[in-house]
Amino acid sequence: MLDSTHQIIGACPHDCPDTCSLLTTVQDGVAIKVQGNPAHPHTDGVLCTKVSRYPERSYHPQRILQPLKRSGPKGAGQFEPVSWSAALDDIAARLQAIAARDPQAVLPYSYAGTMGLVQGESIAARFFNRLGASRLERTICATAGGEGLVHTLGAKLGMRLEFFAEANLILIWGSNSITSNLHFWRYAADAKRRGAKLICIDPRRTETAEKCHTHIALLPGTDGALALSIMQQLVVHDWLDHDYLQRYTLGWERLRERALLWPPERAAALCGITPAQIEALAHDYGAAARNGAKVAIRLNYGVQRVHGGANAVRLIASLPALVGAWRQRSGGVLLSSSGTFPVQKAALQRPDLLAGRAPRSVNMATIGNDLLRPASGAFGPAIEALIVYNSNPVAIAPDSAKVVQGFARADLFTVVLEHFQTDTADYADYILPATTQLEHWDVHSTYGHTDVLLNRPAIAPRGQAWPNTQIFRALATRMGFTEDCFDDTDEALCRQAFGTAVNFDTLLVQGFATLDTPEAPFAQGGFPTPSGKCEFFSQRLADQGQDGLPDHVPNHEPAGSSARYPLAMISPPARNFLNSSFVNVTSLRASEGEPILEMHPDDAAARHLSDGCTVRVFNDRGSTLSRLRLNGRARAGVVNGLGVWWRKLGLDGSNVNQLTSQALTDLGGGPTYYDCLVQVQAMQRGAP
Ligand SMILES: Nc1nc2c(c(=O)[nH]1)N[C@H]1C(S)=C(S)[C@@H](COP(=O)(O)OP(=O)(O)OC[C@H]3O[C@@H](n4cnc5c(=O)[nH]c(N)nc54)[C@H](O)[C@@H]3O)O[C@H]1N2
Ligand SMILES: Nc1nc2c(c(=O)[nH]1)N[C@H]1C(S)=C(S)[C@@H](COP(=O)(O)OP(=O)(O)OC[C@H]3O[C@@H](n4cnc5c(=O)[nH]c(N)nc54)[C@H](O)[C@@H]3O)O[C@H]1N2
Ligand SMILES: [Mo]
Repeated sequence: MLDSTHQIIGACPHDCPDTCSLLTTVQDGVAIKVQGNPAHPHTDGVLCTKVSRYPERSYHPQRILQPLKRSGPKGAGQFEPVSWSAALDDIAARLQAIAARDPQAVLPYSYAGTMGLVQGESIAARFFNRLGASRLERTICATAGGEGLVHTLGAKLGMRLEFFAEANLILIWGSNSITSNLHFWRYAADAKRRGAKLICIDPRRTETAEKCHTHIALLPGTDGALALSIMQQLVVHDWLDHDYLQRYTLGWERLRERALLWPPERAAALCGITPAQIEALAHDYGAAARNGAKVAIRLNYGVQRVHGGANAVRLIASLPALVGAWRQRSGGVLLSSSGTFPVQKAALQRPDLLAGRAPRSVNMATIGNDLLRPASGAFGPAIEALIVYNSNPVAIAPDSAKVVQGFARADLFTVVLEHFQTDTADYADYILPATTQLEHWDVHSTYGHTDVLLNRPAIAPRGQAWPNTQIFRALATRMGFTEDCFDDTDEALCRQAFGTAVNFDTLLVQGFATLDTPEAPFAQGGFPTPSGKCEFFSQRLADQGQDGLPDHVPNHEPAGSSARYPLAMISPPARNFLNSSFVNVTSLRASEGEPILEMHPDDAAARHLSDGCTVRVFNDRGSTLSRLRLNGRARAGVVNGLGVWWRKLGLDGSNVNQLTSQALTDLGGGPTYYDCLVQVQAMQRGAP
C-alpha cells in the first residue's frame, strides 16, 4: 500500500535572490510542512522564517477561493461570490468594448509576487500582446541598478555566489543580507570564520551590519561619492592593477581625472562620515588586493533606490577592475546573476502576436500619476482597464495618495488576480482566485545564483483557485483568440522556458540544474559590452546625451536641504515580510508588531519624543503613523520606516509609501523610495 505521506520538490516563488529549493511534505493531500531541500547546495536544507510558514499562508482562512464581484462602492472592499463563467464572460465583454476603441486603454500591472516564468509573463504576456494592450515597464525594483551594471560590465553577471566563501574581504554594500539574502550571508559567514574581514556600507545599523567587522553608516544616496573617493585613494596610493586597467578597461584616464576631484574630505562631508573612514575602507580594499587578497563586493539593490542609483552602481561595479579583483574567482562584484540564464523569452511571451503594432509603454513606478492622466497626444488614451496579477500596487507603489485616487476612479475597470484581499484587491471590480506555488507548475531562474529550479505542484488547487495561466487562457478563449499558443499547458511552458539549454529530465528528477558558467567570468576581460571591456566610459550613454562617465548624482531630496523636512527617510524591508507579502500571516505580523520608525536618540530628544510613542511622519505628499523605536539602528539625520505594511493593517490605514515620491532614477526609470525627506512629530491626542 502507498504511504499517504510523501515529499515533493518545488521552488520558492518569492522575489528574493536566494530562490530556494523547497521540499513539501504532503499527507493525505494536505501540505503539512515546507522545508529547505538539503540536496540543493545553495539552500542547504535551510529556509527563512517567512517561507517555512508557507503552509500557514496557503491554508490561511482568508484565502480567496472563489471569484468575487464588487457589491459596494469602489474601494470599500465589499464583494459577493460569482461563478467563474459569469466573471469571465463579463470581464471579456468589458475588455472587448474598451479594446474596440483602443486596446492601449487596457494596462496589465504585474511584478514578482511569483518569480516563476510560467505564472509570471507567459500566457499573460501572450494575452496582452495579442490584445495590443499598453506595455508595462517593469521598473519597480531593479532597473536603475540593472542599467548601471549593463553599461559597465555589459550584462547582469558577476561573481558566482558560492565563491564568496573563499574571499578575504567582503564589502556588503546596500544589502541587509541576513534579512534579504540569507543564503548569501551563509557563504559570507563561512568566509568570516576563515578569517575574512566583512564591511557593511548601509545608512542603517542592520542585523547584518552588526555582524560585520566594520559598519559605514553613510547618508542615503551618497554611495557614488564614496566610490569616487575610494578610487581617489586607490590612485593616490597606487593600489591599482595597471595591467588589468590597460588590457581590459575603457576610459580609465577620464575616470581617473574625475576620481581625483574626490579627496576623502570632500566625500566625507557629503556622505556624513569621516575622512578616516574612507581612507581605511580604501586601504582595506586596495592594499589587500595589491597583496593578492581576494576582494569581493556583494552589492544589492538598496543603493539604487535614489536619484543617482544607476550612476552609483556604475561606480561601484567599476571598482574590481581598478584593482584587478576579477582575476580570481573569489574577487569581483555581484549585484545580479539574472543575465546568466538563457530564458527563451520570445517563445514564452510571443511578441509576434503584436503583429507589427507597437503599443505605448507605461512605467509602473508612476502608476499614481498615470491613472489620473487624461487622454492626450503625448500619453495616448486614458487608462480604462487595469488587470493586476502578482503585485499589490496600492501598498507598494510610491506616492500612495495618488495611487489610491487613481484606483478609486469610478470609471476604471479593475480585475485583480490574487490569493488574498489585499489593499489593491479592495479596489477591484472582480477578484479572481489564484493558486499558490504549492498548487501549480512553474520553472525559475534567479538573480542571486546560477541554478534553474522546477516547481511541481504538491497539492491540488484549493477551492476554485486557478493558476494565472489558466485564467488568461480562459479569457483568451472568450476574447476569440484562437492561436494554438493559448493551448500550451503549464508543463509544456516549463519546457519552453529554457528550450534545450537546460536538461529538463534533470529538473524533473532533482528539481534543480546548475548552469555551466565560468568560475571567474572576467579574469581575462571578455566583458559583454560593445567594446568587450569593462566600460568606465560608455559611448552608448554618451550617444543618448548622458554623461558617458559615471558621477555622483545628488538625491532629488538631499539630506539637510530642507528646513521643513530635515530628516531623510529610507524604508527597507522588514525581516518577516517580503515586500507586502506575508503581512497578513498572523504569526509573522506578530513578530514585526507594528509599523516601526527607527530614529537616532539625538533626533528624538530634539523633538521630545520617547521610545514607543506613536509618531506622525509627514511631508507634502502625505502622512502616516508609526511606532517610534530608539533601538540604535538609525543614524543621526536618517529615519528608517520598515516596509511594506498592508495599509489596512497599519496604524491609520496607510503605510510609508504615503511619503515616497514618483520621481525617477537617473537611468532605467526606477522609483526613488530611499530619496525622501520627512518631518516627525508626536501624534497629538485627539488628532485624526
Ligand atoms: N525578508 C525580506 N527579504 C527580501 C525582501 C523583503 O522585502 N523582505 N525583498 C526582496 C527584494 S524585492 C529584493 S529587490 C531583494 C533586495 O532587496 P533590497 O531592497 O536590496 O533589500 P536589502 O538587502 O534589505 O537592502 C536594502 C539595504 O539598503 C540600505 N540602504 C538604503 N538606502 C541606501 C543607500 O542610499 N546606500 C546604501 N549603501 N544602502 C542603503 C537599507 O538600509 C537596507 O539595509 O531582497 C529580497 N528579499
Ligand atoms: N517604501 C518601499 N516600497 C517598496 C520597496 C521598498 O523597499 N520600500 N520595495 C520595492 C520592491 S524592491 C519591490 S520588488 C516591490 C514589490 O512589489 P510587488 O511585486 O507588488 O510585491 P508584493 O508586495 O510582495 O505583492 C505581490 C502580490 O502577488 C501575489 N501573488 C503571489 N503569487 C501569486 C500568483 O501566483 N498569482 C497571483 N495572481 N498573485 C500572486 C501575492 O499574494 C502578493 O499580494 O515593492 C517595492 N516597494
Ligand atoms: Mo525588489
